[in-house]
Amino acid sequence: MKKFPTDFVWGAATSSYQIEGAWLQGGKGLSIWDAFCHTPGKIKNDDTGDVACGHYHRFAGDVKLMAEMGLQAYRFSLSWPRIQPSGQGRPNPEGIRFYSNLIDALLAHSITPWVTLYHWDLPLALQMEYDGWLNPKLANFFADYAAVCFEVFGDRVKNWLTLNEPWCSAVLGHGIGIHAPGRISSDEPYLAAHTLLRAHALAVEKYRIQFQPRQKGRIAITNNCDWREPLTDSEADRQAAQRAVEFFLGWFADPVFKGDYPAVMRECLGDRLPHFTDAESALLKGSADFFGLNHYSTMYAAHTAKAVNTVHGNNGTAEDQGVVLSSDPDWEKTQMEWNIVPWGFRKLLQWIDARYDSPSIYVTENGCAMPDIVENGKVNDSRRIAFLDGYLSAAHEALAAKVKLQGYFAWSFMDNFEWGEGYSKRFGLHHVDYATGRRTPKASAKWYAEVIKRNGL
Ligand code: GBH
Repeated sequence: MKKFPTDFVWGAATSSYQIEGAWLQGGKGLSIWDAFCHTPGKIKNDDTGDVACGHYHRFAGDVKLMAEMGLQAYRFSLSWPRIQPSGQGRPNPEGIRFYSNLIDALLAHSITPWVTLYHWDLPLALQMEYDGWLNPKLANFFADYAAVCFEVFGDRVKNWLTLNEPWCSAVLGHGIGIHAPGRISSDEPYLAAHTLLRAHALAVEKYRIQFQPRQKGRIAITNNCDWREPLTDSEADRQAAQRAVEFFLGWFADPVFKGDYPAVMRECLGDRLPHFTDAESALLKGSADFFGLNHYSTMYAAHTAKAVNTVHGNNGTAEDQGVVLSSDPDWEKTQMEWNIVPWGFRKLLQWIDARYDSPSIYVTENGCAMPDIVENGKVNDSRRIAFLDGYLSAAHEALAAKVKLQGYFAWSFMDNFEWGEGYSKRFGLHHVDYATGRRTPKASAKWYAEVIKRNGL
């Protein structure tokens, strides 16, 4: 039996655009994802989140399913345009009522809400009128929006995440254009990232000054990072792997924990990488009460003098890094073609522990897409169980190595809109029949319920 610490938090996660639907209901404004999905050719099968899992209407039943599996914590995100339809100004009471009811339902079932303020669904008006995250003003709009949320939900929400995976907003949204707002550029990822980081810092400042003293919650950012293992043990490849992780996670975590971008990024990018003022740097440093991490996969990294920007792996910043990525043919893959390498998770957790001075870490997403089949009303997703068992065993090894891992959220509570892949990929512990909206707990949901009950594997 692999026991986890007594106060370990067991949860599952979702995000607003991926599950809510009701895109034109309840006074909601449009987001950049509404616009992106309604642009033909952007999403597989031209799927959209218009209806998604219909969670906006079915949230009460969903919370019951969470309670049935003994979930201790549920991580979800707020749709900014449901709260502020044009991204600024007076909040929309219906949007606030929806999330307020969801929070109350969770608390009534003793499930702790973990709320992400931004999981990519930017109000479309801020994109059209201001160029979105390319405009430094967005940081102030975000902080004002965050304050609205702290004000109305902070009496009951004690665990806040500002941004989900700003790497994705920067690189997928502004580098290779496969996510909204669909921009393709080699410089814009660094500009968008800079505003995102400043936005995070300003929101945290508001929380710390105006709300945290009486609400007594905690706040952080959650970053994604896949592990990069040196292809060979040559010095050049070891440095390339280290550089790749610094370009991936250090890009966002160094400013938050150390106050500035990694030195290696400055060396590679010069003034293409924006600069923080001293005041910004001071505000950023220490702007997280814990380390939020989303982790999915691993690749090999090797040094190269002439990297080319392929879309896979380092997603258009290969040239800037001088790194070429590759896979091991022996590694099993998920339906996303992502490598299943549990030891990469352990190594990443240890890397974070070493670089950021042993922070408390919460893994706010980990999971996989598998080709699930419904048979006689059941989904026997044994490969997902094996994935979760493998990654949780690796987490357990990290704990044994004194990494301060304090919680784990499976991605995802239920099948949902998988961004560019539309509904073709299923990550859920619950199966969703999109024609009827019916939810069916998969075998993995029952397995995970046992893990939670035993607090171990
Ligand atoms: C998350 O992003 C999102 O937060 C969530 O909304 C989404 O549904 C979920 O994951 C599943 O996609 O071949 O080693 O380079 C995931 C970010 C970035 C993770 C790219 C996998 C590629 C692996 N992803 N990464 S690799």
